Amino acid sequence: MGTVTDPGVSQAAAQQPQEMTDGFSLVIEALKLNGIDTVFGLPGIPITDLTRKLQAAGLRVISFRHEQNAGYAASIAGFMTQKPGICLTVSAPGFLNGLTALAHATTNCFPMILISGSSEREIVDLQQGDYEEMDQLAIAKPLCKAAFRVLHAEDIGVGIARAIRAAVSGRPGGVYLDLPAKLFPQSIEAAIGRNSLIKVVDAAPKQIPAADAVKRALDLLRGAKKPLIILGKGAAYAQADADIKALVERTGIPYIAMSMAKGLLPDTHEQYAGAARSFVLPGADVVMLIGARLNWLLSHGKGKTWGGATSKAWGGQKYIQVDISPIEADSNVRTDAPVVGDIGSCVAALNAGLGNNWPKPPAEWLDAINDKKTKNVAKMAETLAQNPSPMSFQSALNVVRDIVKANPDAYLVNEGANALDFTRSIVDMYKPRKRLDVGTWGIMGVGMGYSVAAAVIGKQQVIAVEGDSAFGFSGMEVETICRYNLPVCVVIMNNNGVYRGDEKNPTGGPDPSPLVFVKDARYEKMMEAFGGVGKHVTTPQELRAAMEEAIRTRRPTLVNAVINEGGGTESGRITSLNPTAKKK
Ligand code: ADP
Ligand code: TZD
Ligand code: MG
Repeated sequence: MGTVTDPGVSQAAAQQPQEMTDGFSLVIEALKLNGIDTVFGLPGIPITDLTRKLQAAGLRVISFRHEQNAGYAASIAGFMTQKPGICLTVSAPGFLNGLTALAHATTNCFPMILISGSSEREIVDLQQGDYEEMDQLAIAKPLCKAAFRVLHAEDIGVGIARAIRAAVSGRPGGVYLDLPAKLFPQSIEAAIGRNSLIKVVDAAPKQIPAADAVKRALDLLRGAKKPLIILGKGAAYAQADADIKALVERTGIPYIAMSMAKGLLPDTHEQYAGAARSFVLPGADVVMLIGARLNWLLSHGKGKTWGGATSKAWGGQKYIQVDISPIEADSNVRTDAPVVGDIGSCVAALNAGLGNNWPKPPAEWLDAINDKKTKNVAKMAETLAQNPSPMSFQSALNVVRDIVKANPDAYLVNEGANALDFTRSIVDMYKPRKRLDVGTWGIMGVGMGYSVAAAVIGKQQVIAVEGDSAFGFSGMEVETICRYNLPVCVVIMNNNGVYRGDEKNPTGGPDPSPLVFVKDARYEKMMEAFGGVGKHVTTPQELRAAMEEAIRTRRPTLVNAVINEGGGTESGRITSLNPTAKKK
């Protein structure tokens, strides 16, 4: 593109060489202008130079071994910070590798922008076989909240502003931004370029709930005999921690936390009913969901979990749903009192309406919950105190529980089946947004990407409790962890397989069962291969020593914890979704 000349300028001015800028600089300046300081990605045509220039411009560029992991890192960075996490990839295959993470971000309501370089439009659209040819925009669209393509350098500012707004406003989600190769070297006058950039004002505007909706919810809650609050990861995301604590404590209502909302209030809080979950769900009469969907993770509000007579029947609970999405209400069962708005504004409005003499829930309900809790906690303590050989999930996780208690600022990344479910129920969390896990899809593969992001963005120790199968999805990123020298301690719950390691090939043939891996695999050597610390442990004492050392030294560490290969159940705790699960 040539320079734009204004016929009105004087001869002398026209003779001055124009200061020029290009697409590279404008992308970088637009990101910086909007406070984006970190990019997760993987270089190659046509974005190699962009990664160099981003780093030269002072942004942190974290380069991964596979785009999916860079994408997961970006998605969780979005959850942690309320700023869109950025994942940068090459065209077709790199884009596709990043796409799973983009869909994951959208599903989980995490703000993220996948920026992919793309091939020549004219050639792609005529399907003439360009290098890495693919109509990326069309493919991304159904998997994200919004998708944009920028063809002209002077539109970069608008493209990035729209991407940011779409990612973080309303219900957050994934956004795709397509930047064709030809955009980057496009040259335009610097003044025009500068002027085209947009610093987004109020990217995620507050959404104040209607007064009558708040009143309807409070009236319902006030009349409840057995009220329950369920905090979800939307509540954690909202960073309205003090208001949520005030709501819980001023109402005295028992609460449970969905997996990634654990620690929003400390799990040791006296009103926390997590240890009586299967009692409070069917028992409650009014349930207030705050940033939690009534999806499969809550049995859709139906069936035995909720006291329903059949799997389709719901237990007759009344629901208050606090959510930014107006179409979430009635998604599974009737919502009696939707409160639509951002959680900060909604919870503040609810608090303002509580008044000074909010009636505490009936003692009968609270006592019954406490009874259940006490019994279940005692039962759990008994199991945790056992010291079998080989280690059980419980005896190993008892150690992790102590270590997390002693290091409440550490991030806990968690994936697997049994390795996930046992960790969620055994390891208490003490601070908000510290537990990062498989989320709405129960997806495997987030482990190392999340760990990198937590260490880079959160700047704290990371403990990643991983099933041996789960770890395999992103295991190569231990090199990334070593390369950036991140304080990540990976603990593999190694039971030699998916769910269990003792399955046999029923034919007696030479192939192993599809569910098992090489026995006694030495995963710790993967970390050693890149200069990190590897430990192979078979007792809780050794596990404790290894984790303590990792945290003391902050060195990249992989602890391969040998777990009884027969100790797990198929699908962990979600056997109900797997009707053909093999019962052991
Ligand atoms: P969980 O898996 O923990 O139950 P979900 O992902 O199912 O949580 O639900 C999160 C909910 O939170 C979504 O319905 C989303 O619309 C909502 N949400 C996310 N951010 C906000 C926010 N800032 N304010 C209000 N609601 C939000
Ligand atoms: N692929 C993806 C992307 N996500 C999935 N959830 C699965 C496959 C299916 N799956 C689970 O739901 S858990 C799991 C798989 C493969 C692994 C379980 O084995 P693990 O954990 O070693 O990680 P445990 O402790 O052995 O149960
Ligand atoms: Mg396993």
